[in-house]
Amino acid sequence: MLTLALSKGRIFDDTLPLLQRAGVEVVEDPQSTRKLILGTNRADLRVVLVRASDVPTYVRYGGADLGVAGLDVLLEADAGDDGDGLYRPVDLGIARCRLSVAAPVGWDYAAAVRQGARLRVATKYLNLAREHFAAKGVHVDLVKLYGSMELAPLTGIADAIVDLVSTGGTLRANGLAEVERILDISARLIVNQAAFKTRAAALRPLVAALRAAARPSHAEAQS
Ligand code: PRT
Ligand code: MG
Repeated sequence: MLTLALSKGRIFDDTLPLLQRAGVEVVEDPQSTRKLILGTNRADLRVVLVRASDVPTYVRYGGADLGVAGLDVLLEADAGDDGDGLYRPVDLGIARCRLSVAAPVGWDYAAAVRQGARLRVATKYLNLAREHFAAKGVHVDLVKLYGSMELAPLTGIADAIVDLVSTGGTLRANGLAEVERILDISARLIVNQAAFKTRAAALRPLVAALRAAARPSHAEAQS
């Protein structure tokens, strides 16, 4: 039995068409069941539903053989370390967004940086934010939040935020603007390194099928 770890929401929704192109149908809808283990049309493959930030943990410890996780989650979890028990063989090109610095409309972020001001920045991406501002030589006090980062500048607990942006609608709705792009993000297929060897006969064809399924979306993105 192979186990694939997904998170509910955009990762599940965007992975489903890739699975279908690889011949895999998930037989239950996560919106209408409370089950955390979902069957598929293949007797040897099941899906487990976990929090987005827990996907690498399940795959690293072998609770799942493979999984789909955003590059933001992967980089934040291991802060750039590759020797962590995970292969990342495929950029699936889904759940695209970017990690950016955002600040209130009308506040001059660039000027504050030029003047060497010490900035207070709210984020759930402490490691990625620390690396970004250190590389720029900007002094920051980071405030860890778990969600609704947009609220931090509006309530005065931070000057700026580091968060994911896709359409920009959430920032606009809250009087914020993107002032710096840090990193382009997409979801990656990750595979447990030991399983990739010990269960190669089952895993390799699935990884190859998902790689092939992901290609059309890359071609679209490039055209
Ligand atoms: O929601 P939960 O706390 O359970 O976990 P999560 O937020 O980590 O999971 P989820 O499902 O929201 O995100 C899973 C992955 O999707 C992330 O790790 C990213 O790799 C990817 N992704 C792609 C995004 C977005 N686009 C995105 N827009 N994740 C979050 N957002 C949020 C963003 O944080 C902001 O609040 O959407 C809002 C901005 O969207 P726009 O379109 O208004 O700009
Ligand atoms: Mg979310």
